[in-house]
Amino acid sequence: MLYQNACIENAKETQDIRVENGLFAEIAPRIAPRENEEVKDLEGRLVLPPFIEPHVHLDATLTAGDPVWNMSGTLFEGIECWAKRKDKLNAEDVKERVRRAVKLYASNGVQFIRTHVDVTDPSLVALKAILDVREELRNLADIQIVAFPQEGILSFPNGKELMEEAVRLGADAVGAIPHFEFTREYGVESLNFACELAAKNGLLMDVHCDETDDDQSRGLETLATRALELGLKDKVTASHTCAMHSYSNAYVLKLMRLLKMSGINFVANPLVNTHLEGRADTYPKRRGVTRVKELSEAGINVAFGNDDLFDPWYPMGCGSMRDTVYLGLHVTQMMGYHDIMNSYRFVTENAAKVLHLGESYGIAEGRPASFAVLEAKDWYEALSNNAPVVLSVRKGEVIARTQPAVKQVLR
Ligand code: 17E
Ligand code: FE2
Repeated sequence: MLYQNACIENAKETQDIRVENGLFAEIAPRIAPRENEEVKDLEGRLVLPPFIEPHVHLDATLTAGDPVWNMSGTLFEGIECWAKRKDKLNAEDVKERVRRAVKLYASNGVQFIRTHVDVTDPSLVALKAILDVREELRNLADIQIVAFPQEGILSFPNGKELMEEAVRLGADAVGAIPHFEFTREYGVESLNFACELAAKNGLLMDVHCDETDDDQSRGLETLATRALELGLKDKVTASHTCAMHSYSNAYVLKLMRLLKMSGINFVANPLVNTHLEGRADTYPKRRGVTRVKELSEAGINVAFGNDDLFDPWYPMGCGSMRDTVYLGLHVTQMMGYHDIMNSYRFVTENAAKVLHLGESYGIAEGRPASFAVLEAKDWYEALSNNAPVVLSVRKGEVIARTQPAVKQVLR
């Protein structure tokens, strides 16, 4: 199969792409079709590596309003609403919602998903269901699972044992939620426990870290220190880190040295944290999104996630990575031309580093032929116009296709 005239990652000159046996066999400015080879002319459309959702909660997906709506819009009311829904979970309910969510993602060119799964549930029903359904969905997406202790490790009955059981069952990554633990000391102990659990089992880590406007929330310094001391480096991801928005500049100046030394990744969730944070503020209201610009300028890897898809924390979402990038650029004031052009990396290669996809990801000869074709000439136009993903190709197979809308102005 030969795809002609692809604008790969904003390149000035188009390339042809030959796909064979599910791999990128050849990428060159002009490739002569072989006899009987199927040819598709992409006519200069943008081709990107598949989008990656590096942070979502698939166990809770598509449950907004069931049984109650989050009326205050706070993280904490979200956790209460979810606790009520958690009581009603069963395996088929979880699987059915995850299937729908993954198909929504697939329709938008997303082929890799990291999901947090709440393990503060003695039955671990959601974890078991998602471990199961991810096999069924592997033709659509690779799903990575984080054992996520929504109600705390030290502050929930048998929290440590539940985390250990989740790892035994097959979680890929270890989570924590230090800012939700009853005390600062529990927060520190939960991070020590989680880092050691990850190190012992050779797993990745992704911590819900300081998702609060409280400028005294200092989980991040503990996480980065333990990551440094245990040599975990970029196996570790700090998600949210909203408190960093509110830290004093003097403290951030000191913290940055440690963050750079530690080599950890960050995931910001601009849509959801602009919605959940600042809720105790009157005016001015803080934005609550971590310091993406400064982290990026320091050479630290930052990805963007959606966090939620129609659930107790966020009442919207369509399974596209575009809106989180779009809002993310506004709220972090990263609206220079090059910032805009490069911003697809927040949901492609930067997220690939978070998930440790290595050489199984990216548009290069010899790698799996997985990519998204957008109805735009470059990422600037795609982002600004909310261009659809017209083709999503996974290991050489077309797994989703969208017909762009035809708009006519009649006067
Ligand atoms: N749970 C949590 O602690 N924080 C979030 N942003 C979501 C769930 C979505
Ligand atoms: Fe989250």
